[in-house]
Amino acid sequence: MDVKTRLPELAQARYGLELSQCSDSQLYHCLLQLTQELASARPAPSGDRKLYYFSAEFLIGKLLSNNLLALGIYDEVNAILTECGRALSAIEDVEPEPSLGNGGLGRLAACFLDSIAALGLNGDGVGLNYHYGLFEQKFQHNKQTERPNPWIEDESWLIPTGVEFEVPFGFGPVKAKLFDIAVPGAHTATAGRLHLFDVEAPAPAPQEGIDFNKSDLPARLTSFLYPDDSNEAGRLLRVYQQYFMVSAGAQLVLKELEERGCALNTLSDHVVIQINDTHPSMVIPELVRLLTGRGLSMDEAVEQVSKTCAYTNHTILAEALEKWPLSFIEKAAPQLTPILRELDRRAKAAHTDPKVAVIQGEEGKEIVHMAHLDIHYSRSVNGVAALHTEILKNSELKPFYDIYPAKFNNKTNGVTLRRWLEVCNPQLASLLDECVGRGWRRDPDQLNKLMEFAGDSAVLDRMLAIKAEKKRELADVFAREQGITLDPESVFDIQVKRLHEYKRQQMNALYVIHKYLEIKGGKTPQRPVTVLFGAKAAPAYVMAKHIIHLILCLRKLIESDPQARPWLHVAMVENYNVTWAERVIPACDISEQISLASKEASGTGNMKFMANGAVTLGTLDGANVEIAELVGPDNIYTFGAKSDEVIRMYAGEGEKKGADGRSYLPLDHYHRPAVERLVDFLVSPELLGVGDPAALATLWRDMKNKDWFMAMLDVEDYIAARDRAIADYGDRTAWAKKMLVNTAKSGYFSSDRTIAQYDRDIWQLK
Ligand code: 26W
Repeated sequence: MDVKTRLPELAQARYGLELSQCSDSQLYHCLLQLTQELASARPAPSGDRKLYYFSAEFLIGKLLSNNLLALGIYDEVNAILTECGRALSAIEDVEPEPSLGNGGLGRLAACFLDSIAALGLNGDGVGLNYHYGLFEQKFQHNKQTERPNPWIEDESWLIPTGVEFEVPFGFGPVKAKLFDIAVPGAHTATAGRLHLFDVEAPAPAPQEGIDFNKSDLPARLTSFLYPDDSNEAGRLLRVYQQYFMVSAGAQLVLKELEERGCALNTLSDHVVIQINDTHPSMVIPELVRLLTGRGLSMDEAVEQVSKTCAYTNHTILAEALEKWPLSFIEKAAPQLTPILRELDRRAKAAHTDPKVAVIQGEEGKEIVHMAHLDIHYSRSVNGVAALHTEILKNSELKPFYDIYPAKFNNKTNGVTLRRWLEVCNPQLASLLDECVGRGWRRDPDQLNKLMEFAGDSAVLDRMLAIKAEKKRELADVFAREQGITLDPESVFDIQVKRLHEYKRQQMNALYVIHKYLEIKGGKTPQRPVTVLFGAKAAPAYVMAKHIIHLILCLRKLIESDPQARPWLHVAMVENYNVTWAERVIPACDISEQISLASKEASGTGNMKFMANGAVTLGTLDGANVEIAELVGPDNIYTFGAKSDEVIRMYAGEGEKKGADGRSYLPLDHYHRPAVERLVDFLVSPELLGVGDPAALATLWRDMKNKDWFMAMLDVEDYIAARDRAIADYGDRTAWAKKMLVNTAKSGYFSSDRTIAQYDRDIWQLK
């Protein structure tokens, strides 16, 4: 198909207009149709084995630019639009962003689909079609409020397939309808698919906020991602959602297996199911149920399923390791109970250690450990960064590692440089083309060749000029869309990620307080700094919401202070999402990756920032460790306690022990004068004057007395490291060199590399 003729043809056929007469919305819809035509004409990759990537989240972001790039028509379309005096970026503004994920885990799944397609691997995603996504965030009175994000329009990327399955819930059968999103592969002529299941009659958006009747089933099954699970009805709904996804998904797997003419007892020869965290874990008993129902013996079914499934762990946070009351599963899908009991019986017969049981607790109060189920009945268990996998093996999952050492492996995360460099930073991408040739687009390791330019002042100046341009672009959208003025001449110091206490946005806020107090005390900073945040808090996570409130109050206080305003700016992106990430990340000077060591499994934002020439300020946690190894100590700022020290403190090792079992005593840290001033500022008259006193006081008490993620432990070291980074920023040539090294070393963090490793070690698709 020739784009030059087809695009005007579509404009004529749809609207009776020339391209140049079309509105942005009309152009968007022409391009949507064109892209869909090209993508759906592509065949699936060949291969006898097929991967199904099961995930409750696929944070795919807007698709137009990415799909144009993958189809190889990005430049051509851009040229046609420029000829008509139009810009692709304006047209893409029309596209609604699907919010089918929380953060890293969902975005990783999206990067993986992109790389699976680009490598021409035979693999599809399986998930749910949430109509109102996660939620849309609004700030009101310096607090987060939530509302639905209805992203599905009459014309969208969703392709109805006509495929339907019946999911047998305890209350009766529900029809699951399959919609597909095509995933064209860059550098190939094939396309994969994202399979999203939906109910037949989805419920409309709630009238106000995101509250709704959790027992309105099946209509509410696909309303929201992770509905508020602070109460029992919400938690039960999640079990219903998960079973809906995996039962329909398992039926799809078996249908395609049969269509390929393969016998059920050869499932594991032809299929791999990657279980993305524990949310899809019920696929294990569901497949056993379906296979035994179709004639396999229990032994055969268990063997096939165990050889088909592989499990990825994304967290060591206890509260995120799913454990469901057996009674929930009994209610949602009673037919799974006998299978789960049998799987538990087999595990207990083989391994007497009660810590590795699938079902724990006394009768009537039994709990199913989803991760335990995954580990016993999968052929691979992987962590998502080197440090994380070591922690899984040596502490969190040690009893399992002792049983199954060969199952454990590491797959350090990666990100697709197509979205996170080529599309979001075309200026930097073309500088890279000039320096190292275009080969890095297929083989990201070639970015290493950029190291040869570390002493080339012309290249370093170009890096700085591009960064300055991206900062101006960001300031422009901020002004346009959020009515906030940013000073592009200031240092852009950025922390964007889910809001969670372990990620320690509150420690970043303590730094802001430190700077503010310094300025008020007459000490002028080295240069103006903009501290930019972007984060959504889970709707029921009270402390996370209080931290957002603190940040917004600090902004208000500082903006209205003429003494502080020239030097310090605090801003928070409203409704941070993939679209914002694509604007914010290329504009960053200092990338904040400050989680409490051992708690961030990997991080993937850190990789995107690095590729775009930001310098990391971080703890030795997750993939920061690997970033630090690659760039060397001159090109990263690390600080804070190491993961083994932190793990020992949680285990209560050391001289003193607190009531909560840790050998970290918050008050000891609080009473250091430099720390106490900062923490007490939360309840200072200045801040109480702009904020909600109850929220600020709750946060203050929590930080002072609990500080579960030890912000007060690292804060002084953090302040010192951050001030050092901001001082170093002044030597522009030295800083540009750091930027260059970061970009040059980022090829390792391409998800193409990660996926090639999954394929080599786990999937063996080719
Ligand atoms: C309660 C269920 C639950 C718990 C946690 C649902 C969802 C989550 C998170 C949103 C999971 C998540 O995003 N984990 C992140 O996964 C990334 C990809 O591997 C890692 O880079 C991050 O470190 C990890 O936090």
